Amino acid sequence: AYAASTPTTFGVAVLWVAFVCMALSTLYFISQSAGYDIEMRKFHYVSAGITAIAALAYMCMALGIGVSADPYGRSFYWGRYLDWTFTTPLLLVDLGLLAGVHWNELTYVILMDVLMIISGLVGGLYAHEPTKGWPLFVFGMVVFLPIIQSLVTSMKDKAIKTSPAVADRFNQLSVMTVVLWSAYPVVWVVAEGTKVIPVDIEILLYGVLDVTAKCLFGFILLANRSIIEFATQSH
Ligand code: RET
Repeated sequence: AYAASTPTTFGVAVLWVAFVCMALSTLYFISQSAGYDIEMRKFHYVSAGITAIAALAYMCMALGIGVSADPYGRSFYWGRYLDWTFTTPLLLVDLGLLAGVHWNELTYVILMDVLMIISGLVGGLYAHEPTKGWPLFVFGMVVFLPIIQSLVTSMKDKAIKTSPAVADRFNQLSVMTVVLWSAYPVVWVVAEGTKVIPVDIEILLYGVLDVTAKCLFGFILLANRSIIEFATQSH
């Protein structure tokens, strides 16, 4: 077995803190939607859906649900992959709606995204068998590339054609997305992949990334009324 292979009180506390962040963000996003006409609420509803799914996932993980022991006794939180399977596509929906991309493009990046998460899940389940775990991780990295490519090329070009304010906000959120999302495979390598960091540190790193990529992302997206109005009217 590895050192510190199960969460301590600290790790469980971090899971509860993340749950509270997700739950409060959900309530805030929903309350903000009240100030808008129904057809302008899509960003609020998508963003609240993202944090609500994560709140459920974090509550489960804090309660010891959605986690199992690998053959060496190290905790493997497969529940977070269930969360990511739904929330990462929804984050791409938020970005796609903001830029006004064609649904063909959104479907394509979402498909790559789901493949990325599933390969990380299966790779994590088999990480103790390197000849199975690493090929799956590499597959996940390969399908991650077209997602980044779309964000920095065609989606960006589409956003630029709408308005300078929408383009600025899209650039801010897409850069944030590319940087934060790129950190996940790094954590995966040191946590699930090689198990060199304690489970508590894994919980902390994924927790900080999740709260930033979902809550802060939503706050920035919903912060400016004119951007939401423009992104609704122009496409
Ligand atoms: C894995 C391993 C396989 C290769 C890659 C990964 C990327 C995961 C990402 C997760 C993002 C999660 C978010 C969650 C909530 O906000 C699956 C770790 C590339 C990008 C943004």
